Amino acid sequence: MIRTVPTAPIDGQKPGTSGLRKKTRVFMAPGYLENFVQSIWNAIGGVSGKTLVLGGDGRFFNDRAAQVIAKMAAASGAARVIVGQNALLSTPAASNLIRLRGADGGIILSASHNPGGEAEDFGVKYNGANGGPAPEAITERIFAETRALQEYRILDIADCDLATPGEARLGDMVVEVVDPVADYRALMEKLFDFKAIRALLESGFQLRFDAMHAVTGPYARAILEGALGAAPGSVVNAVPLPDFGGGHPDPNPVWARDLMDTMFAADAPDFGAASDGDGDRNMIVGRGVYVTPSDSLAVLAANAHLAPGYTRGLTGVARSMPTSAAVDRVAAARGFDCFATPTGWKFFGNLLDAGRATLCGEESAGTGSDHVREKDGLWAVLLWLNILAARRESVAGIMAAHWAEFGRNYYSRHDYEALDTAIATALMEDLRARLPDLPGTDAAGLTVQSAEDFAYTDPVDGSVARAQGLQIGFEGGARLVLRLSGTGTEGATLRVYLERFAPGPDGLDDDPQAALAPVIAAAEALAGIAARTGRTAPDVIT
Ligand code: G16
Repeated sequence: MIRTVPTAPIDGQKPGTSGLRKKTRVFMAPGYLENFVQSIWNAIGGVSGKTLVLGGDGRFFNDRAAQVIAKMAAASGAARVIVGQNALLSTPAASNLIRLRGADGGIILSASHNPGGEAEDFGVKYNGANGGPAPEAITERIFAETRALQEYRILDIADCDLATPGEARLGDMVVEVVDPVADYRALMEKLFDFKAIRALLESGFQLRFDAMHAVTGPYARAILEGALGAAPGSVVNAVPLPDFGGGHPDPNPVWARDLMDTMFAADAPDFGAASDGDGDRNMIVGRGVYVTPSDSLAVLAANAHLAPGYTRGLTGVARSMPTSAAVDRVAAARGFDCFATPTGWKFFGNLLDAGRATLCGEESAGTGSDHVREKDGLWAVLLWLNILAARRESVAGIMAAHWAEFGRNYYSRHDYEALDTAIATALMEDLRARLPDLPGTDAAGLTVQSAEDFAYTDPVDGSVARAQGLQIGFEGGARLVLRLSGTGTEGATLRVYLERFAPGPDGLDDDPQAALAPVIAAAEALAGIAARTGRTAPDVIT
């Protein structure tokens, strides 16, 4: 029986960089999830007769939310919902399923790298028929619907069995429960030379993959240990837990400390990698060398042709504006286009759909290609392994050769988390107001060359996104970007992105923090971070 429930708009249901992210308890409050989901249905012209994909990263409330969403899809007339077994799907696997099955869209339950648990974070994201995150025009429509909503519809019925693969009915709607890994593994087998990677692993090459108790565990076990023959135990923390074992499932040197320690030990494996809560981010570490996400994107762009899925070369690459320009140098040298987009994977969608970019990446540990419309953690790991199998060099060797050929973009991001929102907003507003006067002035010894509030005109559909970060260029090629995160759930997070270029082997300190010291000082001089926020050091340095 369909129940129509009267409701009223709930404040603050504005999707951020990647869907709506809130504290789990906020999502668990009566009507909160229901209001948002009904607003999605309303914003996309209803779901009557449609096929949707549904799954999430397994965090606390994932299972309950999946039941609610399935019942709401049925109540609004959806024809079919394809669900990952136990409501699990990594974000890239969900994107793949939408495309593979010709679904009209999908709902992904995840707050990505944010911690999970009843007292932590939860999130809901809508992806369209191309498998990618809804573009801004749709997220704005969803937000408008949340502000006008008067009722939602849900089926009054017992929960459906999401643990058993196969088809069942929920009212008139078909619920199809699928193995979350199978189709994704088949796609990876098409893109990469599994034979060559298997031969590499058989030659004694050792790897360690840290799934961080999150959704990639089953995928990594099936592919790395199963299909490719990595030694049992190569995948660690492989069982997804509702609270990710109490950690931040965020693959960076801070939150993946164990992996870093392993990779910098005397008996380190040859290759280390980690993935995040929902499996779309990645971290790459060689023996004794951490590869920044920006450098990883550049190396993948320079070597992708070594993998079967990319032998025809790349049509273009795209990076988010704050990501370092390392990939730009590869694009210039190899003669393909390079685009700089605002932060948010959704901005890559049109470029990928139009065939103008083959590879995309972000400083926030996301890399992907036109094989799906999300960033893809395990894909990046497999492309690295394919390159290592083809080149038979160490990660450190590949990095050294890359920097010698293209030069090195020293890069780091400093995060100041859970700041008072008013203070963080004022810091940004004041600097924004001063941008026109900055060129030609001195900032702790560096001369400002350009200063802009980044705006992006999509080359495919002409849509414009404004106020996407303050970008300041210095004479000599250094660059500073400041923006506020759109994925936090507590106060404001200020992100300070720092970059400095050195052509070829150089006299700079190998430690990026030392090499970037002048840019760090310039950031402080321009924005007054310590004085305004009372923070003398960032909470996270990546
Ligand atoms: C999301 C977006 C990314 C973005 C990242 C950080 O990733 O998809 O494009 O780079 O958030 O965004 P912000 O700097 O606004 O916090 P994920 O992995 O969290 O979905």
